[in-house]
Amino acid sequence: MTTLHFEKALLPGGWAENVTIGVTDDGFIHSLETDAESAGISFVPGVALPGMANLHSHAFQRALAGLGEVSGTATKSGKPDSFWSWRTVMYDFLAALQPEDISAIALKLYVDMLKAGYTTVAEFHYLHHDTQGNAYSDPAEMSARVIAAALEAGIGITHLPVLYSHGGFAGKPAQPDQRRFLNGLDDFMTIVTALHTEYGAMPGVRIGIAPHSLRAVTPDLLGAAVSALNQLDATAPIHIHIAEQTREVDECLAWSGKRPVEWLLENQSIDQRWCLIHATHMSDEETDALAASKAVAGLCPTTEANLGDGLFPAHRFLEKGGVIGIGSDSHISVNLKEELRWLEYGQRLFTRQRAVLSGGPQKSTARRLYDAALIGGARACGQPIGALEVGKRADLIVLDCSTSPLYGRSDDAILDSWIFGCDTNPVRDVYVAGRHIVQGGHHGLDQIAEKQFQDMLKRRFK
Ligand code: NGQ
Ligand code: ZN
Repeated sequence: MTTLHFEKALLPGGWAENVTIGVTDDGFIHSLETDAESAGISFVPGVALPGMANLHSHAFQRALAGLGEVSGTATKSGKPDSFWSWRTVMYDFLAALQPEDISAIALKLYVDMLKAGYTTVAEFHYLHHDTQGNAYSDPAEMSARVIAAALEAGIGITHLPVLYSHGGFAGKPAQPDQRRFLNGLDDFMTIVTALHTEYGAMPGVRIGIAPHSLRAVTPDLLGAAVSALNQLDATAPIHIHIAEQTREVDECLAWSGKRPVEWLLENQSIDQRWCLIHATHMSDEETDALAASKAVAGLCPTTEANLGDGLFPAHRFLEKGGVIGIGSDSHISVNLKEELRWLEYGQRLFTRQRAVLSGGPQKSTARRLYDAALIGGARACGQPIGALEVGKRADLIVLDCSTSPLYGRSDDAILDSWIFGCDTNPVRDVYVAGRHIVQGGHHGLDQIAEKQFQDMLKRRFK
């Protein structure tokens, strides 16, 4: 057992001073004492917070960050740049990616996530097949690469193999540039079952599934995939992209007479094992019903801004008791401060008010959002994380408060000053399952991960 002593920590009941945390050899919090003596215990200066889950990642897209910002790169038709033209740029890039490229990108990304304060990632993984669209000799090859990168970096992972069978509503055939994603139910379940067998009992790993979107699966296929998953693990997480773009809403209405979130709520038992990614475009009725379902709304504010998605109705959703978490999705930014900041700033720009998501008078905005994203992130990942309490995994981050703008701040003002007032990264130490993975802002694999990432860039952007 290891024992750590912190000057200050954020516990489920609020801020506490002189906190001693006992961690079992397998990485779980076993004892927790406040106002404790630090004598003889390894003392960690700074403020400890629960590590954050990043509930939505497409790892390979990190290599593209900043390369979708030139007008007309994909459209060349005079049409405005859009989510759909960005998607073409993204598809062009992934067409040539090899397994070793995925390893290099994921390792670098996960090292960077840890340094940003993310201690678990939910990887929504759809790049299954080789460049021709044929299964690798191990059909789970690409998933195994991603999970291996997470284990090497030391981040917890909820791996979500993606079911992708169609190119649009009503079973529209997929396009040639989607060939690397495609599986029928049997081939998909071969991947899921193999991963479940290999990693199902591994500490820090959970296997769920992700039907890509209502565009990519038919109702029958969706139902069959959920039933098949239940045979393996009836509580495993299920994630799905939904209602990110108004075009999807229009196409769903044309197909079914229902809006996407409305359709999903009526046709599946949506509960806390589900995570609806984006859920940007909802009517008030959908917003209230999704909040009541206890499913997580997986918000990715920097990607949603970057792709021109629209604004999630965050104020209403939270007031109705909805559960949210954050993800960095396309990884245009790998910075949890930016996700929480832009979640609030979107609302401010829209309502022309301030502290919109604070939850009431005299409440701190950053504290509300940090707490909310911890709960939703843990739920979406289906792992024992998200709080510094006995029985949870010892995943925590330590903020350096020895310099401005965090210096001298107390309690919630520390979080507000980090999320809204900090231009540098104050995350100094990161522990995952009690292992001290980021020390003084450095990860042991920083150099190796950067070198492998640069080699990948040389291969792919000659
Ligand atoms: C994805 N990304 O699967 O990577 C999607 C774009 C789609 C985001 N939705 C493709 N942000 O939705 O068809
Ligand atoms: Zn996504």
